[in-house]
Amino acid sequence: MKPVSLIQFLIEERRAGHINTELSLLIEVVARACKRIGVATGKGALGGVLGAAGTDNVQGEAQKKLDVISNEILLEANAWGGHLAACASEEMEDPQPIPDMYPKGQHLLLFDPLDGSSNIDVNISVGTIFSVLRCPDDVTDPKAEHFLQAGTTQLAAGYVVYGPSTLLVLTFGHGTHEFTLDREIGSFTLSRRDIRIPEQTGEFAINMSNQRHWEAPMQRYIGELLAGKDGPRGRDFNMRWVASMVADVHRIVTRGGVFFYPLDAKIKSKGGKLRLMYEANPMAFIVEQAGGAATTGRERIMDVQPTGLHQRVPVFLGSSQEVEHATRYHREADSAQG
Ligand code: AFP
Repeated sequence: MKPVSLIQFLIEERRAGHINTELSLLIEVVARACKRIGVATGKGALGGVLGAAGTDNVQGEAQKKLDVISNEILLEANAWGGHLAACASEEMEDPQPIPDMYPKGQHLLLFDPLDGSSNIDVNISVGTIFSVLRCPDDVTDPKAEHFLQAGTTQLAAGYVVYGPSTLLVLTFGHGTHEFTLDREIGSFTLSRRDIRIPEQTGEFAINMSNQRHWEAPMQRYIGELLAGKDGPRGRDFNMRWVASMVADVHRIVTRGGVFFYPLDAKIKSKGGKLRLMYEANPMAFIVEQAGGAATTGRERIMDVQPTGLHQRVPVFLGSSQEVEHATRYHREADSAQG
């Protein structure tokens, strides 16, 4: 079969009525920006891009040089094309308006420019996550409140993994598809169409060092997985934790599995660890479109009505039967408490 480039795929999606020309351009621009981030990431120590930037982001987290570089690449690439009304990023407190000298479009773009950035200095896969929303019709100067739309309203979501290969995984709500960057010709090429995540799995991902801080239903669920063949589940489970959400999710999108970043006593006041608008929602959309499930442990992630641009939520996602099993334990514990 002849290889299908991202551009060709976008044209087909337009013809099928799944996206309009502006959204197609948006995805092309984001993909091009991510190629540049991949090049910067790949240079490593030789590019002088490793290490701390010496600044903190809006969440009070120390920024890496590549966090700052990746954010700038995405902002610059998306400023002038006329496809966006505004951007919002993990690295910036407020949305970035489109400069007055450029035309404005109908879309809002949210991104985590470099997820897993604490892994950069040790040469482990990192990534970019993005989500696309429609700008409300009557709004010409979008503010944070205009981004606060539930995940179910996303028009597109994707992530790029900068790993042994550079991969783009994308959904417009008509399946989840994977593109591999052909480095020789510089083009993202369709490598898997309509990805399906198996409903069942024997593999889970969680940061076990937080175990003592988890809520009781999480302790129960993971305790049963760890008990293996001798426990109530009657089988052994395997564990993986990359600590780059993109890499952990990509493993699940490739061979199944389940990912948890649950609530724990240390992060309870923040609502969770991962950010709803540019981590949990886009990943939930991608995973659901591949037949998986994504909840906060209590409700479907994409049904959460956002209250803040940088809001955090617990995240359970991946193979549907395990997500449902862990979610059921939380709901049962909640109803037992009344
Ligand atoms: P950084 O971008 O600060 O490295 O955070 C990555 C992340 O948000 C997500 O990609 C990981 O799944 C999670 O944090 C890792 O968290 P732990 O530090 O608890 O392992």
